[in-house]
Amino acid sequence: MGPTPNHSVLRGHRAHRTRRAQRRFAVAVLALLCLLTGSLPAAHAEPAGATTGTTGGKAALPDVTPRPQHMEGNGDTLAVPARARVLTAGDVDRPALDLVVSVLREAGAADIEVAPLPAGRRHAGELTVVVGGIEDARVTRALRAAGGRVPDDLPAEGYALASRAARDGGSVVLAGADGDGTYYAAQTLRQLTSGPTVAGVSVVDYPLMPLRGAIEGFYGSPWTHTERLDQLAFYGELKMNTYLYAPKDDPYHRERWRDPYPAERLAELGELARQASDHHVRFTFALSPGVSICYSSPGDRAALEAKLQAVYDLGVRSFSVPLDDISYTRWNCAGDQAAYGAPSRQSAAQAQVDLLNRLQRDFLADREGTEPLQMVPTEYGDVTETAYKKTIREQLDPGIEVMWTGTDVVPPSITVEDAARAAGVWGRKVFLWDNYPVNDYGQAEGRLLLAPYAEREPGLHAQLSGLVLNPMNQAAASKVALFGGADFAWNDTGYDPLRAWRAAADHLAGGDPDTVRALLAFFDVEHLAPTFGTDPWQPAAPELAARLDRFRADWDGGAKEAALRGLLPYARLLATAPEQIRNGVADEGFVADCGPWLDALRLWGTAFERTLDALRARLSGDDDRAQQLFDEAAALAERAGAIETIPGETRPQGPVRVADGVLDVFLADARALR
Ligand code: LOG
Repeated sequence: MGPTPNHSVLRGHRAHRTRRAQRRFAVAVLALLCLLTGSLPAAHAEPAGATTGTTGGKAALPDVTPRPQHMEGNGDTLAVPARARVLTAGDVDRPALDLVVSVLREAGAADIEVAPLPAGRRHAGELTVVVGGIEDARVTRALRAAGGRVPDDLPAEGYALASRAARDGGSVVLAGADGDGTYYAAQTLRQLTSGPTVAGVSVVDYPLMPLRGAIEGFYGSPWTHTERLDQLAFYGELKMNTYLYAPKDDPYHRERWRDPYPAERLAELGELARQASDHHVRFTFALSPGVSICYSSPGDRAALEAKLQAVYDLGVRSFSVPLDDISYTRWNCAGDQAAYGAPSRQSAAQAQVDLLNRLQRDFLADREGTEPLQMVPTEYGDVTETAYKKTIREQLDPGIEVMWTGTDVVPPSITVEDAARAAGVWGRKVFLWDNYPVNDYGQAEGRLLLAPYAEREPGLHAQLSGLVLNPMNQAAASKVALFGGADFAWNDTGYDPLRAWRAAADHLAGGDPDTVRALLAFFDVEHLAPTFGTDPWQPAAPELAARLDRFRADWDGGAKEAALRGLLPYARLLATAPEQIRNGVADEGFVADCGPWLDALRLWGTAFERTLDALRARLSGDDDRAQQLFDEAAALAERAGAIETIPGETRPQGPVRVADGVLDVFLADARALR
């Protein structure tokens, strides 16, 4: 795969902020009305479905993503009063505390006092929020008093939370197993809050996988600095705790790995590391020397360490050396031939093991606070036993993390058994590098991959050391899949792909139902997920395809008018979804990423409407009008088909695809329907 030039997109500025503020206000007013009349706001009205636990009081449980391990109702919804006291027990995690305060402020608490426990005199009608570690007896007492459950043993990053309404003000208690857990409790509180209310719940929650997140590991235009900052904040919201910096086309990461980063790039990396830690994300810096390294050269080893040292000095403590997509049947220097013999799988593994073990032993082990080294083996996408894997299994320092992409580069599914076999051949639990929703390969040309994160078997947490998704060049559009990945990595045994998919739409839409509907229709026409072979692992436009099948059955059964009536609203939805999304989604990056696809969908959707109008004209005997409408539809479809991906932004570049193989086929066939 050849490199494509870097290119940053110009983001359009819209009146989103105002619209968002207006919507927030409307939601708040609605929620308050609902509270007064005893009913529930729309966002909370749907049954919690797959959510664990029972509903308490009158309130259905809100949707929290990732889905908590245990959540149950704890009486009525709390109304957030104007005055709140946030009481801290011990040294409370700063980002967690800041988030709690901002959530309360957003919910309408104008007067917020932050004070350490023990508390002074309580004012009538105020809300009390206790934040601290679960090991603190004052916190567990408060938790019990608020109707919460105190778990016997709370895993790392876990938390317990209780929120309870009371006649004279209410109380919320956030108890973390550690700083991460406290931060995650605050993230859950954010999602329990809707307008001026907080759902009354009791939660005990913790992740099933220790590492959860994303690897910027694709070919083509790397993410911009702004996109990365935005992603890191998003990961924190979704309780993802890891980001690997490994963009193939950052020359300093791979092609020119020996060259030091220019000062301004280094400053950006430092800023990313800070942003990551502010959001409880581990920033892992990856360096890929495999394209040109001379394993036996002390000079090259020193260059590698110097490059890592510069990033260590920025505060980064986690490192990876990916050795994917390199040749291991030839050496890069004569010295390696002398040191390791003729090129072979075995000798390549030997050279890699020497390099990595030395790096772990002589570089990382000596430095304060470092995480174990991570690596990507050259054979990353299978579980077949080879001399390469045997050497790594037997000789690579057992503390070094090994990444694996499944039973293929882009696997159609990943089972627990696959992962168990991978653990067997690599001699340790593997760290899953999941190549979804990445779209940098030929089969993904012109595609946005917006299907749900799916076909990963519940129970994988027991066989993996972690899970990161490799996203698209389009950072913000990748959030759809990342939502699911975050949910799965936290709680794979309770994972429901469609629930996470809808939650992603809800998040992007800020809860606005029309925008959610438009987004889900858009996701559906960008649903196809290819593999490296000819068969996609997720089908094209399943919702649209099902509706077209129903139409055909009705039409063929003679109910032609009814068939048209049934389908027309969906055609209209597709035609208008782009405008709805542009107006209703506050995430400007998402709208910019999706631009060409939204343009194309508007045309395809209008062509769809014209086609149905043409069929109606034909039914009423007006063949001339039908012909004219069919021609209009064809012209629109042709224009849609000519829209290309944003030059330089994505790789490979090409005409954008919208429900291809489904909608285009229907429009062509419709001309023959009588
Ligand atoms: C690359 C990756 C690329 C992906 C999909 C790994 C470990 N490496 O085939 O950078 O984004 O496939 O094209 C890869 O997956 N190699």
